[in-house]
Amino acid sequence: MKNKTALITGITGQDGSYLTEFLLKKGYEVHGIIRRASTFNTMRIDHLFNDPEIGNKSLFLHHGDLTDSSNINRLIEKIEPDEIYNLAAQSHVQVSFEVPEYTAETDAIGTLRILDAIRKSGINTKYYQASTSELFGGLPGTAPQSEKTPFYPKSPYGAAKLYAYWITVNYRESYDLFACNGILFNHESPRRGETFVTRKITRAVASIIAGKQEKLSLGNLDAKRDWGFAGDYVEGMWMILQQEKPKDFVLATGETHTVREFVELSFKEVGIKIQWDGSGVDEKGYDAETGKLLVDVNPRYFRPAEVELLWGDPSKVEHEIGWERKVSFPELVHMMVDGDLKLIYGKTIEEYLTATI
Ligand code: NDP
Ligand code: GDR
Repeated sequence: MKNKTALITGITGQDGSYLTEFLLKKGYEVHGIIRRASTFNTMRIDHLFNDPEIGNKSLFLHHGDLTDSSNINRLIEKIEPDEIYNLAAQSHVQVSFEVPEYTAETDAIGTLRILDAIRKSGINTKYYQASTSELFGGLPGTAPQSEKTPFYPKSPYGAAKLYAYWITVNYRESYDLFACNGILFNHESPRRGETFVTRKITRAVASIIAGKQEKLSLGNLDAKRDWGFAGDYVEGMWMILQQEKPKDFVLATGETHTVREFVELSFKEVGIKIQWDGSGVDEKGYDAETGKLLVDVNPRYFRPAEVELLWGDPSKVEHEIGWERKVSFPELVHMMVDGDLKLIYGKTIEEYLTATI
């Protein structure tokens, strides 16, 4: 029997790299769309592409862009994938306020371009849309958020993803496509982009230990997020497409934590207790033992509109599909601090703590 074929947009991103590993292990032939960039942008998948058993045997990369329908049409017709995972996006919420039109072009109209290419090609494929908890906007009184919670996006990113969500539902209902939305709450990993808050924190902890950074400057310390591990979530994406009928599912851990808690736990991993003092923009975090300033608040990281509370309810996916997260919140923090300490300081947490005793 022929191996299944998957086409992944956003293959160079955090989720794209984990999904590629997951699908290759399942025996898929994987095709990914990459953007031409002036510097290398395939770091997260180089270990796969450069593996002689994988690169150009079961993993193929094609240049393309979601803002250009010609390449999307051509690739879908040529590859005839069994499954398409649309993970490509301008995915940074704060940046979307600065480039709202480009965000809409990629995240909203880019989704339409793929769905319409599938419709026109007439091929029988399953489509996964990377929808997001940002659709909910964290309105007071709506948590925990589930598939039934009303949407109220609070950024150009959220608004673009709202269009993408509904056009996916619309093409499913209008043209009988097997098209599904995974409404995923925040998921992180050592491969997370460096400007998302979790990775910014864990990199800063490692850089401070290595003497390469003085302190960590953040925005809203009280925002709450439902943070899981990306590796768990890509399995959920695949499981959604293996169902008999196309449906939309929330993937979340069912727990929520503040940015402040993430900071505290990250420093705790390297033996530092944070002592908070002051409030609002004047709040500061000190090393409780030495009194050294380690964290402050910089209003440049505040957003024109903020999503204060995201807390997901994964009951539907747990009951109907049997997906649940495996990595806990403390395990996630440990994994990320460990990853950055190795990267920046050359030691694991254990090696570092042993050396400092
Ligand atoms: P990343 O930002 O790590 O990756 C985004 C990917 O999209 C990169 O491969 C990037 O390419 C590619 N891309 C960006 N713009 C374009 C474009 N115009 N044409 C083609 N490719 C493009 O995101 P994640 O892996 O974290 O997220 C994957 C998807 O899931 C995104 O759609 C995101 O919005 C969504 N999502 C993510 C969540 C999370 O917590 N991680 C939660 C819910 C939804 P390049 O490397 O060249 O920049
Ligand atoms: P988010 O992730 O906006 O939830 O979008 P991000 O990590 O950027 O922000 C989470 C929360 O932390 C607060 N925050 C800061 N954020 C950043 N980036 N930098 C800071 O210095 C900082 N200080 C505080 C933010 O205000 C926010 O409340 C992510 C992306 O992956 C989206 O693509 C995805 O759809 C959603 O998660 C679910």
